[in-house]
Amino acid sequence: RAQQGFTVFFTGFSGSGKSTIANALMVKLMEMGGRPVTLLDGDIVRKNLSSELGFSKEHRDLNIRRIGFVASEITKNGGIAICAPIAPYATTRRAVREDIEQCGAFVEVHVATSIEECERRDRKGLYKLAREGKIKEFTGISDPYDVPVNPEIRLETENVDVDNCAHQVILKLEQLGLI
Ligand code: GGZ
Repeated sequence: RAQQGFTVFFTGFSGSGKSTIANALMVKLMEMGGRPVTLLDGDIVRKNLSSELGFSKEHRDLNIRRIGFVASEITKNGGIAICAPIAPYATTRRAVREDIEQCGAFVEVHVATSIEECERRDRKGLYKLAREGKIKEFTGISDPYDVPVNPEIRLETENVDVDNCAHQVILKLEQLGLI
């Protein structure tokens, strides 16, 4: 029997490491072969699927619902979808989970890098701009983030490298019988 499709849904602050870990996971899954893997990264989705949207609650929700819709279509067809948006609202993450669980598995991964650490790294200089008020509604600084209560995986990234984080996701997928 063909294996069921699934979605790995990363959530966490800007600069938490979501994209980097998601990419490493994609490479590992592709190396296993056999099944198509689609990465729906936050900034790539924003450049293409959601280019007209801003960062109000309504727009973030719409962005996440679009990502969820694409992921559910992939999951329905037996594929693997990896999503990596901030997805700050628990109710919206829950709604996406419920959609996807109709047709496959949903694995939520909280990339739990603290806001202090993300701001300290400030890889793109966005936290500085947010502090200066030059970017409004910035998640963790001037906009909310609901910490996931029961994610399938919580990744502590501060003393763990990217490869190890991606490996933890692989182990969980094996445990769940998804790969
Ligand atoms: C949060 C923002 C904002 C505001 C621009 N708040 O590090 P990045 O740059 O590449 O990731 C962030 C990205 C967040 O987009 P998402 O689609 O993941 O967000 S959501 O799930 O809430 O829809 C950041 C950049 O966009 N960015 N302004 N105000 N992040």
